Amino acid sequence: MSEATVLHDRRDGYSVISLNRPDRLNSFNRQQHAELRAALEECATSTEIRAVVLTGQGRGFCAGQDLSDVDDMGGDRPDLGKTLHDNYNPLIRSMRAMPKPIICAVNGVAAGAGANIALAGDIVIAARSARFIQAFAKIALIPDAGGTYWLTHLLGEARAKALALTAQPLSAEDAANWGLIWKAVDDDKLMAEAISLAEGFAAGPTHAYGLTKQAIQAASTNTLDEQLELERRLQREAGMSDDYKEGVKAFLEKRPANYRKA
Ligand code: T3D
Repeated sequence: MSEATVLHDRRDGYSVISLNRPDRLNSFNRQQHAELRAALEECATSTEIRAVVLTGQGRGFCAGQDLSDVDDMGGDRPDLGKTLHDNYNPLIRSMRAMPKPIICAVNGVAAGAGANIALAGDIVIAARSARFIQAFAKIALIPDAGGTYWLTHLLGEARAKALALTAQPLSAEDAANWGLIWKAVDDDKLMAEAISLAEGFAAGPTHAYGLTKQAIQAASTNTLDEQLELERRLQREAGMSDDYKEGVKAFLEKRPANYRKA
């Protein structure tokens, strides 16, 4: 049996998922897609798992599609629309739909679809030595896995076009200063930061986190009126939850809230 291309470490209240093809900078082949899909599906449905950390083994986070695997890609003129339809698009959709926070801990270079998978996380923290590269133009492709969406929504057209057309690396520091990711941290602090966040989320109001994700993700395409209506609907749902009751009770009793597993 071939080695696992995704490691799924189930911990107390959260999971750490690591892409595990370090000699190929964790670039994706079919097996890695299937294993990541299975791990994320488990995280989405398990009540024990209340947050997810996604990272890479070795010196890279992910270098996108494995360009050496011609069979996997479907020959020298592959139907990349099909690859996106079958693999990358469902992956990005599943990350966005995950009803709990995903923290991407970008430990090293994130290139091509690898950069854009990182940007699909809810909270993106990068090691200071990491780089984000929209490598696609170098091989005559366009940014995919949500790249044109993240870049344009988070940075605006000027920076989006420059990064996509030049394929120049963006340092973790610049990515944070530009608002593409949450923050850059010293390399040796990366996992401790990510784990500390995950532990906090594992004790937090999971259902409210899911609703918050939903509302913020809708905001970039909604009008203000639509967004106000969505907030009304989701807040109504949050307000009727046991977690809200517990949160207010705990506040008034001056003790930590004991939120239930969603
Ligand atoms: O199905 C479809 O194709 C559609 C979907 C497309 C989505 C995409 O992601 S397209 C974009 C694919 N990715 C790239 O174009 C990035 C290619 N990689 C690089 O440009 C560089 O490796 C990096 C800038 C990411 C890192 O550079 P560096 O100098 O730090 O490392 P390196 O020496 O280039 O790479 C280390 C090893 O990983 C090397 O193997 P070796 O020589 O030690 O045996 C290299 O070939 C391998 N590697 C890196 N990226 C890939 C890869 N092997 C296969 N596929 C890769 N994408």
